[in-house]
Amino acid sequence: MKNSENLENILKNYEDNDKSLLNLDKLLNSGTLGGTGKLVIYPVDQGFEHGPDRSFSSNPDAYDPHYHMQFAIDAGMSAFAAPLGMIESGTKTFSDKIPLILKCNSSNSLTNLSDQALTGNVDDAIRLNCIGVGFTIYPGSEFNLKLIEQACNLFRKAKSAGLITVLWSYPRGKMSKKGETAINIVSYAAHMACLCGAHIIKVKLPTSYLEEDPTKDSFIKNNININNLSERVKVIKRSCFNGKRIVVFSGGEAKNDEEIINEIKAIQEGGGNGSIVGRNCFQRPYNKAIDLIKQIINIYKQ
Ligand code: FBP
Repeated sequence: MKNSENLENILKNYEDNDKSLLNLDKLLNSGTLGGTGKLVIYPVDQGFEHGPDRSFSSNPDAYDPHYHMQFAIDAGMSAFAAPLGMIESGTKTFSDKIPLILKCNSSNSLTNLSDQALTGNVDDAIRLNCIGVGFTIYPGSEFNLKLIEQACNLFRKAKSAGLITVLWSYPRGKMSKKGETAINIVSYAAHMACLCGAHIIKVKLPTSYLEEDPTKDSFIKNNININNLSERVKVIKRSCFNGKRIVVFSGGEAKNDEEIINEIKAIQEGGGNGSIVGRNCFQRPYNKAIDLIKQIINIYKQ
């Protein structure tokens, strides 16, 4: 199949307004993976989520927002996603060079609450020349219903303004720590993200663990294959409208090249659409990170 046909097939699965789809098309045609239907997005909201020193002190250049935007361009990434202040500090220099996604809510690790504060909106995204908005929900947390409503409200406005929508769907709260990445829970969270109307769904890579939950039995009764990572990626893609939504997987904590490359191969084999990789880039020296992203891109090109 030619790349252009592949892209057409992906876009055909969305039947909402044409202006958002133009931006989705723009995203899917940017960076080194442009035209392949695959994406590698660079998120830098960890300063908010985990704190600046935990995030950047192993590579102090990464305290500078321009470092990240230039990195995303040099690495051939598809887009750059970040909260308000970071986008504001680079949009004039970079918004015509790489698609920007405004992350519109954020959490922080100084609180124990599994909640997020609203930190951006559609007007900000337009003012800052972004192609889309990003949002996080925590399915299972005591605040999940409010977060879901906020996501839907933001997405409604974003789509009227012709922006694309990306939903980080991270189970948290009610289940055990192990349960946050259990396949039955991640599958549920990914499907909810589709139902919120996200164009792009972002989840963590699921483990083979089945959390004690009413969803567990259907995996056992129906013999759903969850034995290896690529099979689990297939399960997630299937729960996202039978493969009709773009699903990307997060990179997670910094790990060695071999570990991350094996994960990327499994995502590719399972039919995932790509990755959102933050810490595994900026917690490596610049050239090593460029090298890693190039290897990742080559796998997604295959
Ligand atoms: P990483 O590649 O650094 O894991 O980034 C992905 C991401 O979703 C970030 O956008 C976010 O800050 C972080 O993970 C949240 O991680 P956690 O939920 O583990 O705190």
